[in-house]
Amino acid sequence: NNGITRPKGYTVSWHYNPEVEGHHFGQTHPMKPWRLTLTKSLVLSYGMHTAMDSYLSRAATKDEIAEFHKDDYVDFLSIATPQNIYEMYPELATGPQGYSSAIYGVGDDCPIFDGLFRYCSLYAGASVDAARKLCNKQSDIAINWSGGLHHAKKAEASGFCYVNDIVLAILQLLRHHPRVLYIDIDVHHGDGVEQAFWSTDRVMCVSFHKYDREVFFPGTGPLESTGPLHPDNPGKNFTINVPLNDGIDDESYAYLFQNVVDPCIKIFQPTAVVLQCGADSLGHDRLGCFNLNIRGHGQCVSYVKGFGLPLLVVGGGGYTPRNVARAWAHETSICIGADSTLNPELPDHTPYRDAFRREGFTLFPNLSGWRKENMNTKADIERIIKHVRDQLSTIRT
Ligand code: ZL4
Ligand code: CA
Ligand code: ZN
Repeated sequence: NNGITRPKGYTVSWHYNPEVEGHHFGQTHPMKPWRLTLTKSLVLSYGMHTAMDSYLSRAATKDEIAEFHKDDYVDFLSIATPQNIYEMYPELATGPQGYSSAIYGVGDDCPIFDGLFRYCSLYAGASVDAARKLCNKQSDIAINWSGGLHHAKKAEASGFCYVNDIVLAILQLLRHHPRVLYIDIDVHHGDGVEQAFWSTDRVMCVSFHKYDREVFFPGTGPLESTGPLHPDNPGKNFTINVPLNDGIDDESYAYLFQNVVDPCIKIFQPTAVVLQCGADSLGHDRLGCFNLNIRGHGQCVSYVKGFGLPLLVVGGGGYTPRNVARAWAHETSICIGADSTLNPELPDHTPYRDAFRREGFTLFPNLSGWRKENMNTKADIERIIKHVRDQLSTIRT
């Protein structure tokens, strides 16, 4: 197994159902469930599955999904098909491209495709299963690369997300854990999770993202957006937003990440952590604009793992599938403590090996020094760190 052994003293579980891979958002839609096929291909060919408990995840039930989502929205998702959608909602046909987003957020970003509800139930079921394994202490680190769909709202699909598996998983964790820390390194703002826990002091949401209110989706998440304004609201100051400019590199990201996450853990004292590892913050991403390398992205996982708290690791965005697979395979190796053992050369027998030809058959191609130069100054970074420190100094646990 390339010298890969089970981690000593802790258990890692991998929650996945390959049935998610077969779903398609549409020809040119950037979200490609196939990236999960590639990820699995690397995890298996490196032999990393032998170091984890692997679970074939089941589909979440409608009742489980309705723990967060509105019943009529869940019903809608469960019956909508590409064939009946225009019959049910003729007004959708009048939208500019195909259909307008007036109904439950459906549109170009969130199309109704074949098997949509099955797809949603599967990725959500995996996150709920993973959270349960952490709750009953059968697992210390639980991984669901098919989850991390952070934009979905109570009754609205948004940004390629229909069911918010992260919210469902956190609700599960809150049954056993007094405080949950949510960290989001996807290049987009984790608005759906933030909104769901906006008014509670039991969940702290921390999102790092590109922020440009006018042009970059979803346009929310400025530094000043820290929770409800009213002093009596328990959620006040329990939301942390880290807005960034284009081109941030590994070094400044790691420095910023550590200087934000460390005080959050010291002051909030979470009893469980959820880490959303959206891989669209890598350089060369089709939708992203950062300059992170696989190692820079993975450093966030290593750092969070270092606190030794029960950890749920989920995927998220990532639109250059081969690099998504590299990042999540590397991060799987970090979870099982095998990152220093792994050969950076991809195994010869990797299925779909040809997908990795472009940058060479390595786990760590150079993804920095791309189109974007780093538009985040040292002063920007220090200002964010100070803002977060000041904000945290107002809360007590
Ligand atoms: C596409 O080619 O910024 C969807 C979406 C579909 C196929 C054919 C339709 C062509 C890029 C994106 C028209 C597409 C118009 N197709 C899309 C304001 C927008 C309205 C919709 O990583 N148009 C919306 C969402 C973002 C917007 C990002 C990130 C998810 C996550 C977690 C979600 N939406 C402008 C765009 C294409 C498409 C090509 C697209 N959509 C790029 N960015 C968006 O955080 C998983
Ligand atoms: Ca983010
Ligand atoms: Zn994203």
